[in-house]
Amino acid sequence: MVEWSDSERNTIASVWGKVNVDEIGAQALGRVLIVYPWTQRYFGTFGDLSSAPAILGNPKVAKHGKTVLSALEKAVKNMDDIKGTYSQLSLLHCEKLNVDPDNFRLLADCLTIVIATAFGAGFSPAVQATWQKFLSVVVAALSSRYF
Ligand code: HNI
Repeated sequence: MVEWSDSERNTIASVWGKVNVDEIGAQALGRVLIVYPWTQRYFGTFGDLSSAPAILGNPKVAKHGKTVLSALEKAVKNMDDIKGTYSQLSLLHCEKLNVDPDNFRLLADCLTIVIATAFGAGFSPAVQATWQKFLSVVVAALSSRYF
């Protein structure tokens, strides 16, 4: 069971309040597909993923990035039961989508980089540490039904 201090809860709420789900979602998923090209194999129906500009301009990547980030909001709103919140989603990624769970960590890291770039000095090391704690719990929860 993960414990959250009031300060950590405030930090996560504050970071989330500044996240533009459309933009950050598209950039984070786009970055995963560019930096870790093997992840493209899960998105065979998404059309042109042949170059970084193609990925960043691909409307299906943008739409799915928004879907992923919108799902992240559920964790922000249910910080005391992130595992339960993602139970079905974990099962879906495992049994139906067959996504290797290592990829959750890659997406989480890309998301942190994109947020750090967007926020600049506002994303201090202390804020980043709390944000990464939060994403670690999200990654563990999404991986929880694999085992
Ligand atoms: Ni993921 C579908 C949430 C990481 C590959 N994913 C979804 C859906 C949600 C979602 C929500 C839609 C489910 C539905 O249709 O009911 N995915 C999340 C979250 C994370 C994540 C919250 C991590 C923070 N997904 C990943 C990663 C990959 C991934 C890292 C692969 C690299 N996801 C998929 C694929 C689909 C998907 C593939 C189906 C897409 C489609 O529309 O065909």
